[in-house]
Formats: sequence, structure tokens, C-alpha cells
Amino acid sequence: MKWLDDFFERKTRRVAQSASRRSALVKVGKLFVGTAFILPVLPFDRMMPTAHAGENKKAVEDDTSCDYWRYCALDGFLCTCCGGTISSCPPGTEISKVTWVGTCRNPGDGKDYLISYNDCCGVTMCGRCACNRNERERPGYRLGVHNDINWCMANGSNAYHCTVAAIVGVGEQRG
Ligand code: ABN
Repeated sequence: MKWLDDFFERKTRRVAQSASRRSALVKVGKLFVGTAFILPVLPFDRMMPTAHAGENKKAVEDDTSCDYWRYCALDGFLCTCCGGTISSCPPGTEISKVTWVGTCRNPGDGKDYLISYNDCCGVTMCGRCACNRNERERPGYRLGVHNDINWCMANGSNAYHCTVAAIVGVGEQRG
């Protein structure tokens, strides 16, 4: 097997003559530096796969969260955090005689619903679960779809406490 030893000896010597240790180190160094610059800009998902799963659950189920689908045009305190329910005022308050409406999509069934946002009146501000969402909301000159106003204005007491979101209609599916 001497021919094999000779063969590898010749090859090794040739490589050793043409490539110095320094040039090998330079190549390895370039590889490291290149990797450090390129890897961070490669497009990969930095989120946990389930990072947004909880958000959608809140939108579908949790009516004490501002993300809940019925609150898409609500500006006020959620009555569900103030002793009331999503469609009834807390004890000791009375529902506003006038209201504004919004149209919100329920991610549970994909349908659009007409929502009446009534303020609950007669007691000072609840202060819990402040929520301000403005989907399809319009400026004050379109009063019925404007949310930044105290709708207790027509009640005996104008004191604003919180806001409910009652379903009053469902959109027709087209097609
Ligand atoms: N409609 C809720 C509200 C009440 C008072 C002031 C602004 C908004």
C-alpha cells in the first residue's frame, strides 16, 4: 500500500504549499462573520406558533375584553366589568333613551350584526374596562354612528356609568 501513502503524501504537501494556515483562518473567519450578518435578516417566524391563539379566543368568547367582537365600535366602559351584562345595565343605573349603532362581524359564525351601544346612566363613571374601538364609526355630524358622546343626554340623569352592546339585527348573506 505504499502507493496509497505516497499519493496522500503528495496531495497533502500540495495543499500545504498552496494554502497557508493564515488563509485557512481567514476563510473560517469570513464564514463566521457572514453567518452573523445574514442569519438575523433571514425571514423566519419569531412568534410562538400559538402567540395569537388567545387573542382570537378573546374576540369570540370573552365579553369582558375590549377585543370581544361585539365591541367593534364601542367607546366607553364595558358594563360586563361594572356589575351588568353585555345587554343589561348594572343595578341602580338606567339604560340610555338614545343610542348609537355599529356593524360588527362575529368571527364565530362569519355573520355581520347590527349592534346597539346604549350607555347606562344615573351613576358616576364605572372606570373599569375602558374600551375605545372605532370600526366604521363616523364623525359627530352622523350622530347615530358616532360613539364619542354621552348618550345619557336624554335621560333624567346625565351621569354616564358604562356601555352595553346589544344585538338588534343580523346582516343578510349575499350570493
Ligand atoms: N358613549 C360613551 C361616552 C360617554 C361619555 C363621554 C364619551 C363617550
